Amino acid sequence: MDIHDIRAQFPILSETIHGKHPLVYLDNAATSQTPKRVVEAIEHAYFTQKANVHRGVHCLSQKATAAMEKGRSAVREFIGAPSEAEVIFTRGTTEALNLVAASYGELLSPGDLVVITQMEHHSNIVPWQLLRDRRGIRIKVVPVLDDGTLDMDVYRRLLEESPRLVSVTQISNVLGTVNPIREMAAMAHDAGAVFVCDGAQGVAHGPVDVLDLDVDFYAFSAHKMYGPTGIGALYGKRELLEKMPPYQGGGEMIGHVSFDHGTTWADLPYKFEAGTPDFVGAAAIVEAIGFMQSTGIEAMKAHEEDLLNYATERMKEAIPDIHIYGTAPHKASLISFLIPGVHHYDTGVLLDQLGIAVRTGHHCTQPLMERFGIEGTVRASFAAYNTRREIDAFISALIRVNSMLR
Ligand code: 7TS
Repeated sequence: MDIHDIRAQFPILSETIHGKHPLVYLDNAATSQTPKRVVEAIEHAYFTQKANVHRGVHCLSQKATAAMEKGRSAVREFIGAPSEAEVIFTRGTTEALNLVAASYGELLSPGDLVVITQMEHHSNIVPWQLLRDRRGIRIKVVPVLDDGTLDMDVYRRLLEESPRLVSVTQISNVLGTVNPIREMAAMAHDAGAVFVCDGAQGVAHGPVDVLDLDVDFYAFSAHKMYGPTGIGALYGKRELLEKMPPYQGGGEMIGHVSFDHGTTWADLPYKFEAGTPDFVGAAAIVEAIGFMQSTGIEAMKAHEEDLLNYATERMKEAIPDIHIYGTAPHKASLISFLIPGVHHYDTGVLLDQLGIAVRTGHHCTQPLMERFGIEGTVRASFAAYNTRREIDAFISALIRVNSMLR
C-alpha cells in the first residue's frame, strides 16, 4: 500500500485548519473522506448523463439507468450477495434498518421478541422501539461487558426465549468491538430467529461476505466507505424480501396501479425503491468500491490495525491515567477515551484548534453511555489514508490539551 499515492487521491488531506495547522482527520467513523475518482464519477454523471432512471426511452435515461444498475452489481459483488434482486438502495444504514423494522416488522405479532444489544447505534434501537409502540413487540437487550464485548451468556439465554429477530452491529462505533457476527447469526438461526446485521462500521474495515456471515439482512452507508453521502444499501435474503410488504409507496415500486382492481408491486429490488432514487450516488459507489479494491481491503485493514496499536500505546505513554473505553481483543481502528476530569467537549474543541478532527459526545449511543456511567467520550477513528505521523501530531496535541486543562 503506497500511502503517498493514497493520500494524493484525497485533496482535502492537504488542507490547513484555522489557516495554520495541517488537517489531521480522525473522524472517519462518522464519515470518511472521498477520493477524486468518486467525485469525478459524480461530476461525470451530472455533466453527461443526468436523466431520470428506469422510465425513459431516450439515450440519457438509458445511460443513467445502466450506471445505476452497474452500481448495484458492484455492491452485490462487494458484499457477496447472490443476486442484484437482493440489493436495495436506501439513503443509508438508518433507512435500511428502518425499512427492515417497518416492513419485516409487519410480519411480527404482539408479544414477539426482538433482541438487540446495549452497544447499538440509535438507528438500530429506535426503529425497534417504534415497532414496539405500533405492534406491541417486546425488546430485550444483550449487555456489554467491561472490556466492550457482548455478554454471550445472556445472548444464549435470550435465544432460549425464542426471539423472532435479532439485530446486532458488526462493529461498535464507540468501543470498536468487532462482534462475532457469523457465530451470533448461526446461534440466532438455531433458535429460529432472523438475523439483521448493522454493517455501517463493518463495511469499511474488512472484507464482507453476506453468505459467509449467513446474515438475513445487512445494512450499510456509502459515505463511511469512501463513497458519496445520501446513499447506502440493504441486502436481504430473497425469500424474506419476497414475503415483506413495501416500505414506502410511490413511483417505480408498483406493478400496476388501479383504483378499481387493486395495486400490485414491482419485482425485487424495485418493490422497496419508491420514487426517484439517488442514481448519481449509485453510479459513484462503483468508484468507492474500486478505490477500496485497488488499495486492497486486507492491506487497508492491516494498516489501520497498525495505526490503532500505535495510537493506543502512544496515548497510554503520554497520559498514563487516560481512560480508554473498549479494549476487546478484536477491535476496529477507533479509540474512545476521556482524560480524567476533562470534559470530552473541551478536549474536542482544543484538539480542533490544533488541527485535529475528532468526534465528541454520545455518538448516538446513549444507552451505552449510560452503561459506562458517562455522558460522552472523545473518539479518534482511523482510515486507510491516516499515517503514524498524523498519530504523532494527535498525541502531541493531546499532551498540550492535558497540560492546559488539568
Ligand atoms: N450504525 C452504526 C454502527 C453507525 O456507526 C452509524 C453512524 C449508523 C448506524 C447510522 O449511519 P447513517 O449513515 O445512516 O447515519 N455512525 C456515526 C458515528 O459514529 N458518528 O456519526 C455517525
